[in-house]
Amino acid sequence: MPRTILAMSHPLDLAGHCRLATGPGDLPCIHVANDLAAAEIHLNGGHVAHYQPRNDARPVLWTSGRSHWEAGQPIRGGIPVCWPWFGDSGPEGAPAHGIARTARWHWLGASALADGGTRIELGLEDEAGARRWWLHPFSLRLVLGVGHALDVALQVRNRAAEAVTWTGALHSYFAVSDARAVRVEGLEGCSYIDRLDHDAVKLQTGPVRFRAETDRIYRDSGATAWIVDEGWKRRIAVTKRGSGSTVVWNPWVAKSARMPDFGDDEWTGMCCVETARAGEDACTLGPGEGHELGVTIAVD
Ligand code: TA6
Repeated sequence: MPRTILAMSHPLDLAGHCRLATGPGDLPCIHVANDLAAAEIHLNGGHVAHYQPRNDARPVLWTSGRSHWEAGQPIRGGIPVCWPWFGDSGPEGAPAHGIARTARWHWLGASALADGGTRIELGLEDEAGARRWWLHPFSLRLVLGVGHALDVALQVRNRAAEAVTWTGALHSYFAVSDARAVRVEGLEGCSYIDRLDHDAVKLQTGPVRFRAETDRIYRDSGATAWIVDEGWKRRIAVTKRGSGSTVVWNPWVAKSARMPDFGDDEWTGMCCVETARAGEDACTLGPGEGHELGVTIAVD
């Protein structure tokens, strides 16, 4: 597939839908603004840093005021693309959450959708930086739909001559009024791995509430989870596809203080509900096979 690398000097203006811009840290990003929503997508990491429907007074995604904005550094917040491993399950000494979220993705194009939304496509191939940690040829596509909802599809293609097994996540950070006042519904009855209790397997009864640092991999979780925010009187639906696990995380006080790119008091304003292939939910692709890990995020 020919790669179209958009030169920085040619702001792309797709019928007023989107343009190439310079974001924080002078990083190249794509500003999307259509009649339905606005979004900011960074080539660094293929990272959706902002999404806000026109009819919502607040952003849907949370981003830290302390985030790094440097090429090759993960952005704290938005939707990090974690691939080809989740967490610290990669090779010894490799970066957490894989190589994709710190790689420079390239622009493949944009188009206007029939409903007035905007479709954006980015790509990442196995390049020198990736081969340092991941020796299997691959190609990734990130296809975004920015409209009444935000749709994110990570399309993985195994270009290796051998089968490859990967884990990962669309590690979505959501903006909430107060993590202590929200609940996550839709995971009732699911078993989960408690990452903070020696990976003990537990059962979720009732909605998930945040009362302390929370770091769980829910297994066989259903298609949709809802973040019910009484403070802002909104409910965010997180509907996934191609994923058999959901990660729920809030760092709470101590972990927030340990992260240099996370404000000490920011933990109250966010929670993560991540669309994952994590833990036992790894994905194995034969030579030439592909898989789509996708999520649709919508404010009810
Ligand atoms: O998804 C939850 C988690 O794996 C937590 O354990 C925490 O490490 C979080 O991801 C953020 O990871 P990062 O490498 O971005 O600091």
